Amino acid sequence: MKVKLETRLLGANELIAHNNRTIFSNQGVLVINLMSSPGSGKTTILEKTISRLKDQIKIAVIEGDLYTDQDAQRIEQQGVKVVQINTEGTCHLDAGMVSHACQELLADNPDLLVVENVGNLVCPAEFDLGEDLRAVVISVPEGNDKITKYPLVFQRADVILVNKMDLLPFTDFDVARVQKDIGLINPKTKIFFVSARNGDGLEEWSSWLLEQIHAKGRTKLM
Ligand SMILES: Nc1nc2c(ncn2[C@@H]2O[C@H](COP(=O)(O)OP(=O)(O)O)[C@@H](O)[C@H]2O)c(=O)[nH]1
Ligand SMILES: [Mg+2]
Repeated sequence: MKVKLETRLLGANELIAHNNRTIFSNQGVLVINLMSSPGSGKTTILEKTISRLKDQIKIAVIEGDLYTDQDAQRIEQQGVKVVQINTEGTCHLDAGMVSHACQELLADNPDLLVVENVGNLVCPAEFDLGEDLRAVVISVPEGNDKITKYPLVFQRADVILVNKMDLLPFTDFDVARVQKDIGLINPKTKIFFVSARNGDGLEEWSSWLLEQIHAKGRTKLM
């Protein structure tokens, strides 16, 4: 019975995600689903990315969190529009939550909508939100084994950011092993090695993001 219920839930989610994707596509907004464990640096990467790109493109953000609006407050300080979703304990966002949250943001006609998912490497991987791209952050202090232990989220990633590279000298994190593990399960994914703390790699990441927005057909970039 449990399996049937989960199948129904995912089926209903797929329908709404399909509808979201059509709306995003008609509007020409690039939508990114940003996922990671808690604390890998999603919000910090987003803050730094917004600060680099906000003069060139219009950015909007949906923040997913269990209970608080702390991340939304951080993003608001960057001067972009943000809507907070509190899942009240649910470990992932779903397409229906994003459908509600995006309405007032889309009215502003953004070029890029970033959805910061609930910090979790398992549940968010299963729920399509209607996004164009899935971005997954893994950070150096989390260790070498996350790719093989949580393969689904990395298998489905369009881009993987390895963050906190500034901490590399203080850990046994093995860059070659992580590259090899990603290559085995998702050879086509794009990988960026970054430090949101000192800015390393963010120029390359931001340029790639702009290319994706152009590819989506945005020509009115500011
Ligand atoms: N050393 C270091 N710390 C970072 C980096 N990026 C984020 N942090 C810190 O990691 C903690 C969690 O970051 P946050 O962006 O809130 O992670 P989130 O939970 O994935 O959104 C904060 O204390 C950040 O200052 C980085 O590149 N290097
Ligand atoms: Mg966060």
